[in-house]
Amino acid sequence: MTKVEEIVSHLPMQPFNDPIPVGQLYFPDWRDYEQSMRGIFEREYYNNNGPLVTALEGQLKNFLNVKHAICVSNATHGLMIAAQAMELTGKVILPAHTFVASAQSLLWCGLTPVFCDVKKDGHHIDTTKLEALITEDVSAIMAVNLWGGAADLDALEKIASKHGMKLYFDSAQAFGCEYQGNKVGGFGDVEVFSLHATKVLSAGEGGLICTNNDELADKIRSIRPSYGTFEKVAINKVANSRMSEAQAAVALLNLKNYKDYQRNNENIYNLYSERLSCIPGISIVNPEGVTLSNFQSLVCSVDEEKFGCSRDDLLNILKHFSVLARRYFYPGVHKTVDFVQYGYELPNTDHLSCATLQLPIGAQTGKDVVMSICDIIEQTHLKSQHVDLL
Ligand code: T4K
Repeated sequence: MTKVEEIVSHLPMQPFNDPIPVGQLYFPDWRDYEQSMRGIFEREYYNNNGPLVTALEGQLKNFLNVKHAICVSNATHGLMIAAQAMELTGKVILPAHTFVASAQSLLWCGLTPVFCDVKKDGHHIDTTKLEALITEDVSAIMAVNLWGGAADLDALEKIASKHGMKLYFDSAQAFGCEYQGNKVGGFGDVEVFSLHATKVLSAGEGGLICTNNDELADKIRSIRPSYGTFEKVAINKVANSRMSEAQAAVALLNLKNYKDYQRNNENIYNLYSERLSCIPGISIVNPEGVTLSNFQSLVCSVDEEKFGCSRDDLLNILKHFSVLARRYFYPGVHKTVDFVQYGYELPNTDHLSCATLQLPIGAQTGKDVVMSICDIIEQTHLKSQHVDLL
């Protein structure tokens, strides 16, 4: 019997009837959506920046307090379009502790990612290591705002302006977060959000590009639709990346409920925090650097020695009980197939990729679910202390 099998065989609880996904999966009431869809069918206008996309862009612009909010098909495309619009060349510095899409967007644009480590005591780019990576062919920094937290925006803006480089943000996970009382969205040259189903504001699938720069906004809009703009932008720079009316309908209804989603997440976070803080070897990651978080993710780190089993063993035990926890991000992007040959040494990123675990949060994570997940983790700790004796 493996250690995991042995521990599982001594845990008294039953698996959940339905798997508990990692989150967020907030969706509007079906009847409201039905009404929105009926409107789309009656208007017979389904795509190409119709009235719902236009309304959504207006509301998001106000909500985030930015000059331009431009909806696109998803954040990965949003990052690609942002890079094209800023006319980036050569290399772009970014953290490796991120979803692969951050680096993927650069490769699609023919740019070369240069990976920077994250802070020793955090999950965001280590701004003290940035300047050593800046060479003549670096045209931009792409910082990533993770887990409902934010990178050190002040330090990043100082460094980018000192070196005359573009600064943009993969804020895929940061919708609604506030940095020093200001909504994330207007920092750097451009910020890109994800409106995927697993994000706190969802369009099902979708993305959002924000900027306060009129000229950049114009370019972004020209690149987004694939047709009718060829006089302005070269054909090879144009990407069909529009959001449909049906997606905008979901996002508009979700935006109305956003505050409830945020509060619900915060309550779930507090419950986990209370329970998990009593379990040796488990530390919950607080949203970093923000004055208001969306609590997009519930991340904790596992200290194998104190907890009694490894992060991966705990993941497998949770899976046995139908809890679909995730080890985002494993491996760090620098260790994925495209980059492993460059031999990057990023010890803090490597540590996080081996120690952290993401637990369910969001629409499907009621109080009972949180309590049961915490029971499984607590019992795992207790049983793993005696595994040799079991
Ligand atoms: N930058 C960062 C920092 C990001 O985190 C992301 C995306 C991006 C850029 C790119 O944004 P997009 O281009 O996606 O807009 C998921 C999401 O697909 C992805 O959006 C997210 N970050 C990433 C962290 O997680 P997967 O491949 O791990 O997700 P998946 O499909 O396995 O879903 C997660 C869990 O949720 C599963 O248990 C299944 C469940 N689920 C998922 C969906 C979509 C449901 O139960 N229902 C659903 O509708 O990437």
